This record gives sequence, C-alpha cells and structure tokens, in this order.
Amino acid sequence: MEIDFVRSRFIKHFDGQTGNIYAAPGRINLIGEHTDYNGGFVFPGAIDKGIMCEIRPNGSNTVMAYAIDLKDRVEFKIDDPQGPRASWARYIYGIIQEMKKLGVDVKGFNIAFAGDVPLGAGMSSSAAMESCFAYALNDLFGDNKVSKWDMVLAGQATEHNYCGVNCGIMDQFASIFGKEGKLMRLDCRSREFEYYPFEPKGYRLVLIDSVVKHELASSAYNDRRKSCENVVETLRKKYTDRDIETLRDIDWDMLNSVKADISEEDMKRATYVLGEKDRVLAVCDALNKGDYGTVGQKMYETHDGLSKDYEVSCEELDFLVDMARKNGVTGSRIMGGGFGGCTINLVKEELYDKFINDATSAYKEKFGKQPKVYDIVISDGARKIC
Ligand code: GAF
Repeated sequence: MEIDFVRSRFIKHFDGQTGNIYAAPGRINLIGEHTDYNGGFVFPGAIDKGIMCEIRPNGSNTVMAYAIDLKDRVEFKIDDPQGPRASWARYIYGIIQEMKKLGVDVKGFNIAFAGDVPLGAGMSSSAAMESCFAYALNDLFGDNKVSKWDMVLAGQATEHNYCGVNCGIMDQFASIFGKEGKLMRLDCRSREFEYYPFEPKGYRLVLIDSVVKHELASSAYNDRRKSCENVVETLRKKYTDRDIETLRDIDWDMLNSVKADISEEDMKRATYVLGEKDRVLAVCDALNKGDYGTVGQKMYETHDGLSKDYEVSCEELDFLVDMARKNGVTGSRIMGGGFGGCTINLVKEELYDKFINDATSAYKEKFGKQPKVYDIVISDGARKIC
C-alpha cells in the first residue's frame, strides 16, 4: 500500500499537518482452523496486505476518524459510553477502551486509514485494523509500554466487547507477531510459539477468493464456539476428577462416551475439532521432514471436516477445492472462519498456471462471478512506518 496515498488523504481531510504512519497485516493460516478458542494449535503467517493509518493527537478528547476507502467520516468523544455506530469505527473505539484498561492515557486524535486486505475474504482485515490502531496508540500515548501479547488480547477483547464476535487469538497474534518468510506455530493455550521458515521449494501458496460473503457469519461463528462449549460442559459433569478447560483436554474415547448426552450437531462440531488437533501436529511433523505431500493431504482433510462436520463451507468453496483436487493440487481447503472467503492452495509450480486458469474459468461459468487470485507473500507484523 502506498504511504503517499494515506498521507495525501490525511492532509486533505484534517488540518494540513502530518502525523505518524503505522501498518499491520492480515494473515493466512496453513492449518489449525477453529482450534484457537478450543485451546489448540494454529499455523498462521502475516501477509503483505494490511491496514495503514496516519494519526496525530489533536489536543482535545475527541476522535476524528476518516475511512479513506469508504469515504466515511466519524467523530466521537473518547469517553462516550456508547461509541460510534459505524462498524469500522467500532474497531477504533474498542481499541481505545481496551488500551485505556491497560493503562494507556489515550487523548483525542485525528486518524485516516486505508487497507488492501480484501474484506470478508477470510484474511482478517478486522485484526489488521485492531493491531494497527493498538500499535499506534501504544506508541503515541503509551510509551510503548504495552506488550505485544497485551495488544493481541486488546484486539481480541475489541471483537468480543464491541463487535459481537467471540473470536480466538489467532488473527491478532499473526498480525502483531508476524515475520517475513516465517509461519508461526502457536499453542493457543500456553501462548508459546515458534517461527517456521516456509520456503517450500517447487511449490506455491495461493489464495482463491470465492468473493462470497455471508451476512450472518458472526452469529454462525459464535454458534460454533457455543457448540464446543456445550460439549466441554457435558464432559465436565461426567469427568469430575479431570481438569477440562477446552476440547484440547479431551480424547476420542471421552468424546464418544458422551455421544448419547449431546446433540448430533455438537457431536459433529467436536469431531472436527479433535481431528484438527491431530492434523496440525501431523503437519508440523511433515514440515520438519519436508514432506509436502502429507501437508497437502491434511489440508484436504481439514476442508472435508470444515465442510461436513463443522459446516462452515459453502457450495462455491467446495467447488474450488474440488477443482484443486481435479488439477492435482497438493493441498486445498477453506481458510479462516468460513461462510465464504478464500481457499488456500499448496500447488506445485508446474501445475500453477493450468490450475488457476481452470479453476477461475470453471468457477465463473458455474457461479457467474469472477474469483480473485492472491499469491501469498509472508511478511512482517505491525510496525511504525514513519
Ligand atoms: C476467525 C477468528 F477470528 C479466529 O480467531 C479463528 O477462530 C478463525 O476464524 C478460525 O480458525 O478468523
């Protein structure tokens, strides 16, 4: 994204002065979907698409915010108990409140921001916004005293408390901790993580965006999380001597032992989560050996689980994964929360052009929409630009 673009709009929409510029990225996730809020493992990386903001304290207690891409302007008092209604401004308001809880003395400011993470494509434009704003407020008003992990949690709390999405920590983690050329294997319970160099020789990682966006994605996401919690609740009652915090703490025997006590739907959700827990570990092992065949096979298995048991896929995404299978692509699956968005594909260099041509033209013919293709560049996390 162009710094000059954001700067020119900031100057035009405010008082002609410049401020500081910050950026934070969206993310991909190789494997480990819907495992973060179940205390499991995820395998994300930051990408070269994100959010950039220019911001300058204005000496008042009012925030004047301009969303460049939407050409929308909002003004609100920092201590307004309700905050703004515009969904994009909720992220700014939420981050202010959460950073204040962490001791940052946020004062009024002018802010303009723009982004190149496609919205609703499963690359987490919302976490990019939260991380960008948290990073900026920490720098401008907090002497950078808030730790990276606390900024991750402030982003997550913003989703929970101001945007109605009970998400896990994967997206904000990737956006804050991302490193060029590295994926990260994160244990969402202990928060321990390691950087994994990801340069699969002879392969490319590519996203195909179905351009499908589902209106009710947030409530359906929250329903999935609730199902997992229902199962944990039932298991806790049965295994009173065990410490069961999330689905991470149970095994297949335990799950099967409560099959009669939980709904069929909740059983399917938990079946997916337990399978995914095993798959992430298998992928780590395979990556260590350079065995991309196994990595790809696990990606397909994840897709099947997300489609049939977790039920977060849709006809369009299943079609794109089928096209990958037909073209001999090594691995393919829906990426992110689901209900629309992208597939992530691990494809051999020599198959790349034919796969992209076949998949996009067949998709257009069947659904009458042009899918978008994004080659992935694994990049750095949130940062100050100038
Ligand atoms: C969304 C959420 F924000 C993440 O926390 C994660 O649960 C993901 O869906 C699914 O893996 O991106």
